[in-house]
Amino acid sequence: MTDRGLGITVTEHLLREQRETPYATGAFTQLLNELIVAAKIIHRQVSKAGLVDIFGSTGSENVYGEEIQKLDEFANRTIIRRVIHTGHIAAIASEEDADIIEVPHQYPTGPYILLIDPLDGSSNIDVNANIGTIFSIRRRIKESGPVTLDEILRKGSEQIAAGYFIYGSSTMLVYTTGKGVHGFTLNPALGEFLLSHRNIKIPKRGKIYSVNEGNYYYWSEPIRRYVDSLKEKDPAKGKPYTSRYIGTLVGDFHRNLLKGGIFMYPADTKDPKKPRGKLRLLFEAAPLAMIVEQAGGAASDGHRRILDIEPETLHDRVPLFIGSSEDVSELERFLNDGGSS
Ligand code: P6P
Repeated sequence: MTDRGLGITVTEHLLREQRETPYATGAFTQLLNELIVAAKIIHRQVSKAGLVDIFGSTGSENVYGEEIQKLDEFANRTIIRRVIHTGHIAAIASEEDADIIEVPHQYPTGPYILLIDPLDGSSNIDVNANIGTIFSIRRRIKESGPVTLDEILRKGSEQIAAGYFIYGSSTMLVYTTGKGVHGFTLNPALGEFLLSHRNIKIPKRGKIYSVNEGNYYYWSEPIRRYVDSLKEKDPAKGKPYTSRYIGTLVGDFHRNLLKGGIFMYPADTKDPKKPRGKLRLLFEAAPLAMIVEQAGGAASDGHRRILDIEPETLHDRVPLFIGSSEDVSELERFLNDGGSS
C-alpha cells in the first residue's frame, strides 16, 4: 500500500504499521495514541504559557539539582496520567523522578516500559524558544511482577520505539519503530498530527555544528581541535561550518536531522558534576540515537555507539555526539587517532 502522502493522520499511519507487523496486538498503537493526546494537552499549555501563570519555577529541584519549571511538572504529570491506566505498560521512568513509577494496583499492566524526558529544554520556556518531549519504549524482560531496575538498565539497541514532540513554530511528532523515521505536523484547526516528513533521511555530511562554545575551555584537547577545524576554510568539506545552537536538545537535533550536521555535548573535564557530560543516556541520548540511526546517521559518546552502552544507573549521563554519519566519524577520528581530520 502506498502512502497517500500529505493528509494521512498519524493514527492511520500507526494502524498501517500495525497491520504490517506480525502478531501486533494494537497495544503499542494505543500507547502512542495516549502519548499524542498528552502532547496535544502540553502543546495547549505551551502555546499559552505567556498568558497564564505557568511560567517560572516550582521552587523544587529534580534529581540533577535543576529547578523544576511549572511546565516541566505539568508535562510530567500529564503524560503519566494519560498512559498509566492504559493496561499496556508495566512501569514508567521519567527524567523528573528519581525512581521507577509503578502502575497503581487498581490498573492492569502490560509488556511495555515508557521512559520520558517530559519537557526537554525547560530553561528555554520563559524565552519562547523550542522545547520538546522525548520518549522511549522498551519491552519488559520479565513476564509479571514489579518492574526491576535491571529490566531498564539495558542497551539502547533494545528499544522498540523512540520519538519526540517539538513545540515550536509548529508542533511536530517524529518517531520510529525501527522501520524508518516519520514526521507529523499538528494541524491545530483539525487537532490532528498529519504526515509531513515521510521516511526522513539525514544527509551523510552537514555544514552545521551545534555545541555550547561557552564550555570550550572545559573540553578535552581533541574536541577543541575538532571544533576549531570546523571553522577553517576547507571548501572540499564545505568548511567553515555554520554554528547553530538553540540550547534545547530536541530543537538542535531536529534541525540537524533535516539539514545535516553534528550536535555535541562533550564531557566537562573541569566540572566534577559533569564528568560524563550533561545529557542523560536513557532519557535523551538513547532515544535520539535510535532515531538518527534509522535516518542513516550516527550517535556516539566519542568512542562507543550510544545504542551499545549499558547504563549503570537510571540517571546516567553520557557525552553525546549525534548527527550526520561522516561528521560523527570525523569527530571520532579526532578523539581516537589524535586529531587527524
Ligand atoms: P547548556 C536543556 O536543559 C538540556 O538538557 C538540553 O535540552 C540541551 O541540549 C542542554 O541541556 C543545553 O545545555 O549547558 O548548553 O545550557
